Amino acid sequence: MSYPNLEEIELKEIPKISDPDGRGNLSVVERDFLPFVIKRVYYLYDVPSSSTRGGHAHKQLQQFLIALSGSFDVVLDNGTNRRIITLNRPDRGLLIPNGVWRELENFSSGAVCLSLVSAEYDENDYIRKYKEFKLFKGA
Ligand code: T46
Repeated sequence: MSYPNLEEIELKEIPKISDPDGRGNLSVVERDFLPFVIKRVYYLYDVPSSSTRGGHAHKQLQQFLIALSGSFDVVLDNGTNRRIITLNRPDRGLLIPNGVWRELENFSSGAVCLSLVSAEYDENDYIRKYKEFKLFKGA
């Protein structure tokens, strides 16, 4: 079994506070909720439904993805197996460890993908060629 076991990749419930007076919901990610300190936040939006984002792995970076609005699929690949997870709820996020190839596709109209990550932007942390990823994984 290649590390990480894709079945263990977590969809985490984000605490939700529903307003008792019907003013909607509020979800909060606090410091201890994630296994890493958030160093950067970015978001994807206005993604055409025919487009794919991602298509790379990170050597060290960990991240937590949330579909703040709409939906999209995350294809995860650990070098041996693939798994597709649909994100479609703003009170649930996907924790992706380092060393996992990911592709984001099937964006719905109006989808917004929020990404909370463990490191500042560093192009050297990316593996953007699948062949190199396989070598990196020793697969
Ligand atoms: C990931 C998925 C979900 C920056 O200058 N700063 C940044 O913080 C980021 C994330 C990107 N960029 C630049 C690098 C490229 O010139 O923005 C351009 C587009 O980045 P990229 O092709 O990596 O975008 P995605 O959507 O394919 O991937 C991004 C993240 O890079 C990646 O870590 O997991 O979103």
